[in-house]
Amino acid sequence: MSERTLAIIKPDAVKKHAIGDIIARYEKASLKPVAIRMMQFSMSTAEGFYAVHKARPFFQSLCSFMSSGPSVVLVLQGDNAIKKNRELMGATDPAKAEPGTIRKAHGTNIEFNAVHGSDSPETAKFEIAYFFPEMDLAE
Ligand code: IDP
Ligand code: MG
Repeated sequence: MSERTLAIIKPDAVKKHAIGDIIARYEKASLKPVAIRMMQFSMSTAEGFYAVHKARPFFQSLCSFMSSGPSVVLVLQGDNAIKKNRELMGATDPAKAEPGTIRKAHGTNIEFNAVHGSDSPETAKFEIAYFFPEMDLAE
């Protein structure tokens, strides 16, 4: 089933000049970019995006990191895009990520882990609308 997911190339990966490599990995996996936006998050944009993690001890640090430099935000479309992108990304902690994954290749630690990907259809819907309110969410 073709579906859409939200991906973010985080500020650490942009600083490491990994935008091209990461987008090439999406395309090779048949995750087609259907929207792309490069932007630097404000603190409040990061806080709203990660509101679900508000109570976590790393929340403020995560939001500072996410607003520390430009990110690339993408909507990816393809068969099982949400799960496929999570597999392509690898585990949250790059040290635990499988070989061949984006986080294994470009992540530094559990916080500076190169990419974001939606984890369910509900979060994908929220996250796509958060950055691309003009997108038609109907399939
Ligand atoms: P995910 O990105 O793999 O879905 P989440 O648990 O949703 O992981 O956490 C969101 C983001 O918060 C992670 O990608 C990472 O940047 C950061 N993060 C998660 N756990 C920790 C932690 O234990 N310490 C610091 N940062 C963390
Ligand atoms: Mg998550």
